[in-house]
Amino acid sequence: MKVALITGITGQDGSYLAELLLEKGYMVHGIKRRSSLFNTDRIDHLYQDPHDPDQRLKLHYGDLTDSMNLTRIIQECQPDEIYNLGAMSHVKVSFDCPEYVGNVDGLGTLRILEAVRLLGLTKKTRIYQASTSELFGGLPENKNERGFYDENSPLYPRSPYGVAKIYGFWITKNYREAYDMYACNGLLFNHESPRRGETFVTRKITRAVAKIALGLQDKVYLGNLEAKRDWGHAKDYVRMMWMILQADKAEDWVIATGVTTTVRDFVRMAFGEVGIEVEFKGEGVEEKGFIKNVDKEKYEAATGMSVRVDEQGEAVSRTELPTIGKEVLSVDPSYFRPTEVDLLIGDPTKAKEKLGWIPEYELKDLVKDMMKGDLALMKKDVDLLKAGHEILKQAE
Ligand code: NDP
Ligand code: GDR
Repeated sequence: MKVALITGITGQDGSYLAELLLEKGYMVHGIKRRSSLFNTDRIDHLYQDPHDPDQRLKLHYGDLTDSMNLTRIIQECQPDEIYNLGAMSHVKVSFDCPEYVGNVDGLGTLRILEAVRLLGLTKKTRIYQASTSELFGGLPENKNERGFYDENSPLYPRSPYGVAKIYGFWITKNYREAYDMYACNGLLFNHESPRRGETFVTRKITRAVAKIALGLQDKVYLGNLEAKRDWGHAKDYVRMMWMILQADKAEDWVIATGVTTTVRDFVRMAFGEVGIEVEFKGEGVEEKGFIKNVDKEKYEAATGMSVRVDEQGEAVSRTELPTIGKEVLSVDPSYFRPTEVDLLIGDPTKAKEKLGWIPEYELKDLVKDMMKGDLALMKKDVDLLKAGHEILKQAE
């Protein structure tokens, strides 16, 4: 049985990757951080009793800042494959804690590579490093002749996160060359899912749109609506992580859809899923979004808020449609970044041609999947409210 170790198993990608590897028959070890509350929501459905002799998912307490802990875990697991997905992964937050990000996202990668080397596992263990399109920095002059970023594009990170990840990228490449290790960087462009962290822009939007449609929230505040991203589905991207480690030769790979979309258009698409057409007015920090039209049939189907009348002829559920002209979005400059990556678009040709990667999701399918997830989640809040419970607000 093949053995895999996943750092960041409790995150979006870690959870999908663990599912995939378990399906493929792997023994999966994961590193989780000690937290004062349970932090395993995304993998609780995979939980296996440690007393079960056939247990194939085992979690270890650990942290990428602790080399002794990492070395011990790797020694215990003797993994065939390590997927280093653990990171402080929020670009905006990295401006608030740059030193910590350098330690976890940069040096954390070195700790994994060095542990494998010191334990004499260089010929056994293959390593996947979660690198990122943030390394390209979105500079227009660095695109290839076809207008995309690819494996040969120059790197120019624009955040403490990007700078820490560029260390991870180069140290992975260096260990591959210096010690002949099978270590690869996956330069993955943005990928999202219903399990995406709530403060990344796509999830923030789909959560807010679901709440607005269900009458739980009035509006959403966002930052730069002009930013363009190449958004794929996390399920397609974790499949690629696995494929990268099965290739004959250790290399670095760009994974992307090749399509780029503005944050504003993502907002339009998300509202579209509940039958609401949004109109944007104003510019820059003055820009706002208003309800222009509502498709009654689509709205009622999505929210389940159709008119129901009881035997006395009284409506028993919400009947009114969202008000045309109502403000549902404002720009809040506090979400702007000190340095922004304006546009990302990746060229996945190498991965498609050499590894036969075929993504299953287009952006419209991704938005649908995320809206479906958040509508289901928020409907539970509606039920809680109806039962007299309070719904607390969380910072985004
Ligand atoms: P998430 O933020 O959802 O997950 C990050 C994971 O890392 C969590 O399990 C988190 O644990 C763990 N982690 C954070 N700090 C530490 C630490 N000090 N020690 C050990 N583990 C830690 O990220 P994603 O799943 O979206 O991304 C996975 C990886 O891919 C990350 O490295 C990210 O930077 C990179 N990436 C992501 C892209 C994307 O679009 N999603 C694109 C390109 C790269 P906890 O749950 O306790 O917080
Ligand atoms: P990103 O993702 O920085 O690309 O990093 P994020 O979703 O945070 O931002 C994408 C773009 O949206 C703009 N934006 C906002 N972003 C957030 N978070 N909140 C807002 O309110 C908001 N309004 C506009 C941002 O300015 C940005 O331009 C993600 C992470 O998963 C990284 O770990 C990964 O490496 C890269 O993708 C590829």
